[in-house]
Amino acid sequence: MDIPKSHPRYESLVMRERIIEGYKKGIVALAGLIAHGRGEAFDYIIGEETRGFARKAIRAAAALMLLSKRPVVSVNGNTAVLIPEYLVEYSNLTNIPLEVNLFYRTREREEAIYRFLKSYGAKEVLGVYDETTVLEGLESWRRVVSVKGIYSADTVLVPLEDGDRTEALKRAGKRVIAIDLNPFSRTSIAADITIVDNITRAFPLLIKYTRELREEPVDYLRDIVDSYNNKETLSESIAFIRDRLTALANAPLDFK
Ligand code: PTJ
Repeated sequence: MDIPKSHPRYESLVMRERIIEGYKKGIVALAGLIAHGRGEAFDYIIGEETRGFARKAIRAAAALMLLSKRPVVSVNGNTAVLIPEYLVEYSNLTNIPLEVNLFYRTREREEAIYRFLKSYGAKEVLGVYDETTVLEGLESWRRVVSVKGIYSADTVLVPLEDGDRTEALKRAGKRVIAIDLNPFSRTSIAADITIVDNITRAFPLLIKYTRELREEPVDYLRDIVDSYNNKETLSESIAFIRDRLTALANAPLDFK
């Protein structure tokens, strides 16, 4: 579908189109369309902008990924089609592998996502053709993980996630960074760093902060991670929603 650039909701419509096309190509799960809609609703509520609480979390995430010995980025269907160019740019910049890890797992979808990421120039995509094993304490298909990737990782970045795995990853002693527009989700609560923002805005910013921070000494990065408090950041995001809704309720016609 051709979306005119002048359309007031251009960005949002382009993203919808990516999800729909991704579904038709066998990359996005049917439930991924529903998940996207939930994300859109939360994005509407925060005003479709990256807020201060998200910037703080993205900077801490950039620092933690740089400090980690074996970090990995987990990729599902929605993430693959929404931000393939940024996933690949980040992975190639940092040499951090991408790992395909699906909730609605089928061999066809895994291979389609692998090919899709490769077509964008990804160097290392795990979880499809390399050795896999099982992550204990998880019932869903997400328990099947790459030996080289999530299984032996110390930090896992999980953009757009369902709740169970974050808790299982935590039990396995890993640090988890989540990107989730819903600050009330189990993922958001269980993660060490929760970025309450749209992955389409958060990832470019993660790349920008990574470029800046990788020039800095290790102690500087440690300070950023040690002084970060996820509970506080989540509280800030919820307070922001409360205050924004109160302001809108008092002056609905000023809505922008
Ligand atoms: O590709 P698969 O098989 O691994 O399946 C992926 C989905 C997303 C279908 C699966 O993980 C799922 O069902 O997830 P949930 O439980 O619907 O959770 C998705 C979360 O992501 C929700 O809290 C949404 O608010 C949030 N979300 C959706 N779109 C975005 C988002 N967060 C950030 N950026 C988005 N663009």
